[in-house]
This record gives sequence, C-alpha cells and structure tokens, in this order.
Amino acid sequence: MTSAPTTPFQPTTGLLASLDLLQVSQADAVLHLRLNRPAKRNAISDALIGQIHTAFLNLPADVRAVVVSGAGDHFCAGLDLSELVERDIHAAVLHSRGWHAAFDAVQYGRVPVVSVLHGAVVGGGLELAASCHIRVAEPSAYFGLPEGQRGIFVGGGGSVRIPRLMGTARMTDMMLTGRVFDAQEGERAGLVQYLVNEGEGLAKGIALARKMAGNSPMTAFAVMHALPRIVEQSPAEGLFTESLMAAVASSTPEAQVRLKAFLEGRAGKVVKES
Ligand code: 1HE
Repeated sequence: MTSAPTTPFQPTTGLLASLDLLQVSQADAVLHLRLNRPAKRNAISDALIGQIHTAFLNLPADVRAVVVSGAGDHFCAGLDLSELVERDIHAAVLHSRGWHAAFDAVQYGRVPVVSVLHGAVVGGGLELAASCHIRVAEPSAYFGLPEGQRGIFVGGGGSVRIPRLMGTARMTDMMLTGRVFDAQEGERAGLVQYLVNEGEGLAKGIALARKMAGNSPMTAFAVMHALPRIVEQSPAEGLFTESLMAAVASSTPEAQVRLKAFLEGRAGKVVKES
C-alpha cells in the first residue's frame, strides 16, 4: 500500500519560534516539539517549563497531534536542580503548581501528544512523558525517579500519573530504592506502549501522530478528556458519562460522514498491521 505524500517538517514562525529552549517544527497537522537544552540534558528550568506551557497553550489552529522529543543523548534529566536551592516553601508549592498547569496543558489540551523517549527519562522528564498520551521508547531509554535519592519528592504530577501507568508498588520501589527501569522493563511495566529500534523513535512517533491527526476531533476530545475521568468515576457514574459522551460523539456531522463512508464501502477496514 502506498502512503499519502507528506510535506517535510518546517520550523514554525511567530510565538513558537521565539521559544529558545524548544525547537518547534510542523508538517501538515503534526507539530514536533523538541526539548532543546542538550548541554544540560534537557533539564527543565523555570524558563523551559514556562515555554512548554506556552507552546501547548498556543498550538497553531491546524495542528491535530504533537510529538515531543529531546535533543542530544537524553530525553530529559528532570528538574533543573541548580534552581532548586534556596527556594522557600511558598515558592516551592507555587513552582510545583506551575508544573501541574504546564503538564495539564499537555494532557488535557486540544490534541493528542506522543513522546519519543531515549536515554535518561528521569524525574520531571518521566513526569512530562507520563502527561503525554502515548510513549514510544528506543532501547537506550531508561526510567528513574531520583527524587528519592535527592531528598525531594515528585512535584510535576508524577504521583498522580505514574502509578496510573505502572502501579503504585513499582513507583514506590523506584523512589525508595533508586531502581531504574530499562526500556524493555518500562514497556512491560506499562510506561511504554511502543518499543522501537535505536534511532527509529521519531519516525514511529510521527507515524502515530499522523494517524491520530486523522481522527475526528470529537473522538480525540472524548479519549483525552472523557476517558481518564470515566476511569476515576464509580462504575455507575462512568457508564452514565460514557453514554453521554457516546451520544455527543456519534451525533457530530463528521461521525455521520465517516459512518456513511464505511457503509458505502469507502472507508478502511480493521486490519492488524505487521
Ligand atoms: C543538570 C541536570 C539536572 C544534568 N539539573 N543540571 N534529576 C536528576 O537527578 C538527574 C541528574 N542528572 C543525571 O543523573 C545525569 O546528568 C544524566 C544521567 C541525566 C546524564 O548524564 P551525562 O553524563 O550524560 O551528563 P552530565 O555530565 O551528568 O551532565 C551534563 C551537564 O548537565 C552538567 O552540567 P555542566 O555545567 O557540568 O556541563 C550537569 O550538571 C547538567 N545536568 N542533569 C541541572 N537535572 C517538579 S519536581 C521534579 C523533580 C525532579 O525531576 S528530581 C530529578 C532531577
């Protein structure tokens, strides 16, 4: 099967281009956002968390999926520890809330997000990856929560998101013993959905983003915003919310067009790709 031609990624212009700690490019409906602080292993400084937040609040209107990756040998070394010293308790709680706002903009934004992971995915880097909807890992990726060793605690949403991916017991182990998971262990534990060969992560992430970009925006909304809330509800409430969301989604004009296309033999069948 031949795939549709795609335009090459081009650097974005305007506000997104002014974010100096990110390298942002776009091809068709896919935006690629690369953490671009390789000399500091993409450690997340106050400036970088602010830029991630700004980027996700200002996605171009034609973007329908985002890929997040890291420049250099590592995805992200987590919190910039050089900024942690001498922060008073009030500043510290506001700092953590700032990360929550930024990563909520990733998870609960308008479009789905894939992260492409290699090298260190640690501390706040793992929290960023956990706020994405899909994680692709290369064999070099490894996952750690060195907060336990640094005398601190996760503050970027890790205690909420990471146990929901891998379970509380595994996260407890990582934090108390410093256990590091390699890419295969990360996949087995539920952190990673796709394990690919070294150097193939970005292509896989972009391919997945292109698929997601082709979905109905209402389906993307339902999966991103309704599904995680339904999971937190009681079964009775969850089933009720599901019925409402299902009715909303199936009533959109786009759903009607897609259903008609299938019934008239013009839409793809469900196939297992090799
Ligand atoms: C940093 C950071 C950082 C590197 N903050 N500067 N995160 C950590 O505890 C992870 C700390 N970093 C590491 O364990 C290693 O740097 C890596 C395994 C990620 C990479 O090792 P390597 O040998 O490739 O690089 P490097 O030589 O250790 O670091 C290169 C430079 O990046 C060096 O600076 P330079 O000026 O001496 O060149 C490092 O100091 C700097 N660097 N990581 C600041 N994290 C919202 S709460 C979240 C809480 C957390 O995320 S805690 C986990 C913090």
